Amino acid sequence: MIDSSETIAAISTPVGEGGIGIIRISGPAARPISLKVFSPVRPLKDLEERRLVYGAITGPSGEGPIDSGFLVFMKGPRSYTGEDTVEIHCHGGPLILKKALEAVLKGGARLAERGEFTKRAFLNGKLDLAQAESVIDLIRARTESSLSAARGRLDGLFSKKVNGIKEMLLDLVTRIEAELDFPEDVAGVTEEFFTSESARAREDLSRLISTYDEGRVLKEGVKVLILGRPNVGKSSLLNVLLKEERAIVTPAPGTTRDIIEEVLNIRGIPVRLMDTAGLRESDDIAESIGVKAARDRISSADMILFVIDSSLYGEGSAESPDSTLLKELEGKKVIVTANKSDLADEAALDAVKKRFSGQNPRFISALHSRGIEELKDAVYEVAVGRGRSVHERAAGELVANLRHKLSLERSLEGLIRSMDAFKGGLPRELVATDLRWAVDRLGEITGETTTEDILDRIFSGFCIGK
Ligand SMILES: Nc1nc2c(ncn2[C@@H]2O[C@H](COP(=O)(O)OP(=O)(O)OP(=O)(O)O)[C@@H](O)[C@H]2O)c(=O)[nH]1
Ligand SMILES: [Mg+2]
Repeated sequence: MIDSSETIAAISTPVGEGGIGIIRISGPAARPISLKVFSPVRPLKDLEERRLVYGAITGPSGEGPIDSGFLVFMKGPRSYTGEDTVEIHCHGGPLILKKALEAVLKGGARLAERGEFTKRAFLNGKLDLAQAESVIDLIRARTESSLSAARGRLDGLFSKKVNGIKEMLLDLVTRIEAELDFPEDVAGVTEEFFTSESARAREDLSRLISTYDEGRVLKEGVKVLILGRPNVGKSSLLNVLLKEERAIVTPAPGTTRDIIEEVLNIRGIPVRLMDTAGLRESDDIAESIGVKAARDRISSADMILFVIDSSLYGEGSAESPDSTLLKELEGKKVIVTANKSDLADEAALDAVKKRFSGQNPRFISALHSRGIEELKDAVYEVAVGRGRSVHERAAGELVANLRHKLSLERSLEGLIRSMDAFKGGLPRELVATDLRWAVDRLGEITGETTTEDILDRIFSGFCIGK
């Protein structure tokens, strides 16, 4: 458990050079410690809350000065952590910040652990656990949609959803328990009531669990691997998607060897796009290493843009190695991307449609930038599921975290067990026990019933100063 009698401090701005850098101090001694290392230019009677004070940052016994800057005091509980907090704003030089932090530590603070400010905010009831976890999602968001989803979670939209279901189950279980405790005084839970309430909760839980794919994709993005034979236009596709000449393109097969990785935003989803060496047997050492690297990425890719040269198809064209390669990708999400459609005649296009009739091929021309918007739509659709679209408002209600999904699933299991027990005419105690269990699993999400080691694991994924 966190010892909240300790005062913690850390540099809260990113490492490196910046216009300003901020040191955050939180805990009961935040104020006295900060005043040991900070001398206001104009003497103060007392530190006013939330007012910037200009002064010199010094060593803990007035040595220095290290820098000049501002200090701001936020009195608990009206602060991020809920404790007395001070921020010292100085110039954003790594050495300045290091020395200022050292002065604060010498003055009596201890270095904060990863995520400890946010952990304290959680322990002091400023945020529930799901909200606290979304702080990191907010910081890491790279697209508008990921950002608004994280923002919604931080504002409590997701927690509200979970709590809504929890209230429903809790109401049911307290009624059953009351009936067990005071059989004479309390009206029993009728079969009709139990059946309708539990079915409603089950429906809500299942629906929430089913939003995980969308939520995860928005939060973490998708890894998309561009694969195909040499010279089919993989690098050209990467370039046209990125709208820049990122990869070298030549008319000769075997141009790309290294994996070229770039992040782009497709319809709000962060996409990590990887161009690879064309798949073929080669005597060239560098090329065959590239081919192996490409194959090694298949298992970890979320989706594959399998590029073919549609101009090579047509009446009487031999069985193409494309089909063999496609077999290697069985079980993966694949979009057959029929490139060079500008060179393909009617017969060739028909042949491609026929050969890949099960895969719904998308026709593009990377050279003339044709079919690219439709291909992006396809990527989006394959990533989040057909017919779904993430609405900005609702994005904060999606399940985005595997931990949350597992807890929801376990809660659903408990609920179903209790429904079976009820239906099977088992003692109401058993029905209640399973329901309680289901409620507690939901409590894990928001942090009411979360164990210390889970908390540690969650917050250790944060950075220091958060
Ligand atoms: N006509 C036409 N040519 C294209 C198209 N896409 C790519 N090309 C040409 O095809 C050749 C190969 O393109 P790349 O993008 O280097 O192909 P690649 O699949 O990356 O090739 P490797 O890296 O060697 O495997 C280049 O001359 C491109 O200009 C297209 O849509 N239409
Ligand atoms: Mg290439």
